[in-house]
Amino acid sequence: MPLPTLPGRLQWRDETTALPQAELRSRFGGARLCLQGAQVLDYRPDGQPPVLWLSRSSRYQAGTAIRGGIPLCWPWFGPHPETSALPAHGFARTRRWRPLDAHADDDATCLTLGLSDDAETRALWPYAFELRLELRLGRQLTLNLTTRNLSDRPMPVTEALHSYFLVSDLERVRLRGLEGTDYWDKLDGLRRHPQSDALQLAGAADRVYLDTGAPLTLEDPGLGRQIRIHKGRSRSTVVWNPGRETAAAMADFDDDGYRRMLCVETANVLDNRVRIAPGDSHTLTTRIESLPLTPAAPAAPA
Ligand code: TA6
Repeated sequence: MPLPTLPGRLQWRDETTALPQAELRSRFGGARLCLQGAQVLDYRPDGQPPVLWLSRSSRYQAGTAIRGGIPLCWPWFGPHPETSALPAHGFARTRRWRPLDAHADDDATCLTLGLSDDAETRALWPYAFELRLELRLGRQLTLNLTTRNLSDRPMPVTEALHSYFLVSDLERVRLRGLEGTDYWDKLDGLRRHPQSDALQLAGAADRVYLDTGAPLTLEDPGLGRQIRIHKGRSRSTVVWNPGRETAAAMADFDDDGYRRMLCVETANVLDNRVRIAPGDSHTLTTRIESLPLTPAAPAAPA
């Protein structure tokens, strides 16, 4: 299918390069997505600052992951479990996807992209599959990532919609919805810790929260907004910020960028990995909504 266009709703830029980007519009706002990795790079409800953080130092090179937006980690999350030479976070984020469908109505503009196995993917991961990303840009931004197992044996998948959110100041934002759960801390030898209150960070964090399906709210008083993250068939949440030193050591990360971003990832990782039976499919969903931050009600007098 050639790159599909919809007048006033969907057009392409950099079409002749290795990294064509779809520009989508609906009556609620705009979004931009790169064909490499089916990676959303920008989501901007009208009249608001960007919802997603995108590094100014990102490299735009075929085969290299772009730093920011929503990379897709699939079919494994993080380092490959057995072979460290294989690419981190799998191969879906660095391959070129193909458009499958585009349509629009009064409420939304939708684009669907696909990726299938070929000799290169089978050399990295020995399964036949069909992967599909449906993007719906309406009052909210919805992403559905569907994996279909076309192999004759069960397919183990770990996955994440590795969303980088733009924040006014890392130390001033709060993430609600994980209270009462436990996290496995990658910065502390994957030890388990309880999360008793709303999450607030002062620097680096790399945490996996297992068995967390509830919606999350990222409150940002500096930008006067709250980002609601609704998760579908996602049992894990990953929270990541590289902190000052790691960010400075990453060539594609703006040096001060770590203060302006927080990754809150809709995921299935570690013990929440999914096993898809032959012929079956699994859909991971994230729905992102940006709303004004309503001030907390004043505490009642004692
Ligand atoms: O989601 C957190 C994480 O897995 C971190 O461990 C960190 O390395 C990050 O993703 C970025 O990974 P990348 O391969 O994009 O540099």
